[in-house]
Amino acid sequence: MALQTCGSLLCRGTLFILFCLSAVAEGHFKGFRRLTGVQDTAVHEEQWFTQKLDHFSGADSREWKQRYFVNEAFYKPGGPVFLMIGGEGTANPAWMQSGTWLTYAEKLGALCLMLEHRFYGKSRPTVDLSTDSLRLLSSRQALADLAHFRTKMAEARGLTNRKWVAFGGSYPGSLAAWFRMKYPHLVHASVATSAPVHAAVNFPEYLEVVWRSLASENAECPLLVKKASDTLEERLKDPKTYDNITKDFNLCSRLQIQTAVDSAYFLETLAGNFMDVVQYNEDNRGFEGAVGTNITIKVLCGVMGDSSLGDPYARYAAVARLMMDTLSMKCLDASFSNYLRDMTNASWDGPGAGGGRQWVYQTCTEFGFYQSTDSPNQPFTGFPLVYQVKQCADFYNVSAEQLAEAVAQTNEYYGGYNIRSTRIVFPNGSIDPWHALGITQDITPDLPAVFIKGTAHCANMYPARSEDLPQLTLARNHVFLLLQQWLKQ
Ligand SMILES: *[C@@H]1O[C@H](CO)[C@@H](O)[C@H](O)[C@H]1NC(C)=O
Ligand SMILES: *[C@@H]1O[C@H](CO)[C@@H](O)[C@H](O)[C@H]1NC(C)=O
Ligand SMILES: *[C@@H]1O[C@H](CO)[C@@H](O)[C@H](O)[C@H]1NC(C)=O
Ligand SMILES: *[C@@H]1O[C@H](CO)[C@@H](O)[C@H](O)[C@H]1NC(C)=O
Ligand SMILES: CC(=O)N[C@H]1CO[C@H](CO)[C@@H](O)[C@@H]1O
Repeated sequence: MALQTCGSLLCRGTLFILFCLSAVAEGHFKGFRRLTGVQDTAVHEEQWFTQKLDHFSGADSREWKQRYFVNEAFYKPGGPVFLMIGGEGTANPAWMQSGTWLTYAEKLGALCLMLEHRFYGKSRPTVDLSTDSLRLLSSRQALADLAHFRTKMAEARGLTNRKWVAFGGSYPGSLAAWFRMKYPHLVHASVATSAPVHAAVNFPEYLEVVWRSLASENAECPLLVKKASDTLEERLKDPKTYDNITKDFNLCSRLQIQTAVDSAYFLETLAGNFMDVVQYNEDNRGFEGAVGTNITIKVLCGVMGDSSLGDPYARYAAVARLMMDTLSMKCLDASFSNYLRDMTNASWDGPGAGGGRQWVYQTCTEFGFYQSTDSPNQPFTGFPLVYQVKQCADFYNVSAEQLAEAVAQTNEYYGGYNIRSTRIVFPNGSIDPWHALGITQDITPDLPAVFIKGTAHCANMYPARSEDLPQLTLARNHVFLLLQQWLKQ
C-alpha cells in the first residue's frame, strides 16, 4: 500500500467509512485462500448487470454496468436467494467464499449473490466524481438498483417465486432493512447487521461509546486518553512546540497550524487511531485482507497505561507510531490542505475515489453521522460539529442548512427508528459505536434485535473462529433460526 495516500485517506477509515465488507485495498484478495470449508471450487468471477442510470426519471434511458458476484455452490432447486448488499467501498469477493451468510446458505440451500453499490469499486455509472455526477449517488438510487437487479435476475434465472433474503452490515445493513421496507414484494426477509437506521447530523454518541468501550478494558484508559488529548490541544496553541510534535507523531512535514480547521483535522486524525480500533475490536476481519487486526483495545490501553513511555501525551504519540508501524506507513500526513486537495479531486484515478469522496458526499446529502467531540462524556477534544459540517461546503458546495434539511428528509423517507415492517433482524454489538443509531430493542417479535455483549462492528457477519465469545456464537445461531422460521412463512 502506498503510504502517503494511505495517510491521507484509507487509514482514516472511521471518519467516513463504516464498512464491513469492502476490500481494504485493491488487490488484497489476490492469493486469498479460503478459510472455511466451502466445497465450491469455482472462482467467483465478476459479472456485469445492465442498470438504469436514473431510476426516478422515466424520460432518462441511459444505462451503465454494475458489478456483481454469484456463488451457486449451495443452491438447491426451490431454495431461497441470498443477496448481499455492497456498501461504501469496493465489493470484496472474499465474501463469496467465506462469511457467516454462506454457512446459512449451505444449510438452507440458497443461491448467493452480491451486488456492488453504485459509485463504489468498479461500479461506475458516470465518467467522474464531480458534484454534478454525484447527484446520482444516493441510497434511494441504490435501493432501486437492488430492486431492478432482483427483478431481472429472477426473470433470467427463473427465481421470481423464490424467497429473497437481503444481507448487509453497517450502511448496507440499513439498506437491507430499507430494501425490505420499501420493496416488500421483492424481499422476503432481511438481516440488517450493525445498521445505523437513524440519520443524524451530529453523532456525538459515537465517541461516548468509544469512552465506554475503552473503559470496559480498563477504567483508567479513557482518562489517560483524555489527558493526552487535552495536553496536545494545549500545545497546539504554542508554535514553539511544533518541532517536537512533528517528531513525536512522525509527521510527513512540519506541523502547520494556521486555522482552527488545521488543528481540528490533526486532532481528529489522531483520535481516528482509537476510533478505528474500537469499531473493529477483535473482529475476524483478517480473512478479507484487513491488516492491523491484532491492534485491539487491550493493546491500545496497554500502551496508554505504560508509564515507562513517559506522560500520557508521550504514550498517545506511541500509539500513533504503533499504528503507523502496523500499517507500514512511513509517516503521518496530518495536513488539512492535502486532505482538501484529495477530497476535491473528482477523477476516478484520484485519491478519494476509493470511497472517501463518495461516502462523505452521502453523509453531506443524506445521513450526517458526524462523529464530533461535542459531548463532554468522551475522551477527545478539538473537532466540533461545525468543523465537519464545513467540509460539506468545501467539498461539494452543500450548506449547513441543506445538510440539515437532507438529513431530516432521510428520516422522513425511511422512518428512522420508527420501523413498520416484518421479518427484519437487527444484530448489534455493545462495543460498536454505531449501535447508538441502531435498533437495539425488539420492535415487535417479527422485528427482533440481537444484542451481542462485548463485540464490535458487524462481528456476527465474519467467519466463526474458535476464540469467538459464546454470545457471538449464540447470536449467529439465533439469526439462523429466525431465517429458518421466516423461510417457512
Ligand atoms: C522539545 O522536547 C525537548 C526534549 O524532550 C524538550 O527539552 C523541549 O523543552 C521541548 N520544546 C518545547 C518547546 O516544548
Ligand atoms: C501484529 O502483527 C504484526 C505482524 O504479524 C507484528 O509485527 C506486530 O508485532 C503485532 N503487533 C502486536 C501489538 O501484537
Ligand atoms: C487527481 O488525482 C490524479 C491521481 O493522483 C492526478 O493524476 C490528477 O492530476 C488529480 N487531479 C487534480 C485536478 O488534482
Ligand atoms: C454553490 O451553491 C449555491 C447555492 O446552492 C450556488 O448559487 C452556487 O453557484 C454554487 N457554487 C458552485 C461553485 O457550484
Ligand atoms: C436488544 C438489546 O439488548 N439491545 C442492546 C443493544 O445495545 C445497547 C447499548 O449497549 C443496550 O442498551 C441494548 O439493551
